[in-house]
Amino acid sequence: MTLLEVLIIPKDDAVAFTFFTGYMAMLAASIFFFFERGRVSDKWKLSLLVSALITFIAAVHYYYMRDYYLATGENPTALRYIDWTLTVPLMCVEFYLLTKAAGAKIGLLWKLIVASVWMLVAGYIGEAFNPEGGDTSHSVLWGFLSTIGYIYILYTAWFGEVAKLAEASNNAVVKKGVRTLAWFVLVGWAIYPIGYMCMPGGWLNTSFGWGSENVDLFYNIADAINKIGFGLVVYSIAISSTKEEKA
Ligand SMILES: *C/C=C(C)/C=C/C=C(C)/C=C/C1=C(C)CCCC1(C)C
Repeated sequence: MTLLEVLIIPKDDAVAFTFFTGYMAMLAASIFFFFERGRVSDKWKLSLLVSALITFIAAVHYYYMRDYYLATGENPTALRYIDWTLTVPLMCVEFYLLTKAAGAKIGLLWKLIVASVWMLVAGYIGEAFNPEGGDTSHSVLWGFLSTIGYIYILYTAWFGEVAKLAEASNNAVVKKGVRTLAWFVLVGWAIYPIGYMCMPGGWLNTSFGWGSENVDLFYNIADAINKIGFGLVVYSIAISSTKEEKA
């Protein structure tokens, strides 16, 4: 494989397109969040730094994933899960930082991190060790185990500790912001299992004939929505609160 071959993007390859746009969007978002830190009051600076780190870590992984994909035509499963194992816990940190003023304890952060690592390790086993030849029991079992972690986070964001703390914060901006992030977890994060089911032997793969390249297509779209969108919600909470504090 020469370097030149690696750089050719086939004109009908939507997955390659999303890898390249995803990379650039993540990088641009990181620069944006990092510089905008200067515009928010001190107590919001850490939240914005975390937003910038999430998109920056993703940008570095996309840099490698797009080349991997172009060179091999395969899903960069390992890089994908390494990225998520770093960025999803950081998204849990965002929830923690938002509810900290209302009394969130560090235990809440650990519970969310354990649930997300559970979700991702199970997903990785389901995906990376999916046997060839259409035996679906492996990916179904690990997909199910992974979903338990997902549901725990979903529950915590909508009805559990995070939701209760946001409610108790008496801060309309934080309440609305946490609710918006909970919507991201419900709708944006639900795109990932759809991608997972496009794996060879997966339900969407066998029932609708959706090829395994769609795994990456869904993951790339979901990453852009969730990582950049999540960051923008945190950013808008920070900007609104800074304005209120000054008034
Ligand atoms: C920035 C990356 C994010 C927000 C990744 C989120 C990933 C998920 C919510 C993955 C969930 C999965 C299931 C619920 C079941 C099937 C396996 C997974 C890992 C795709």
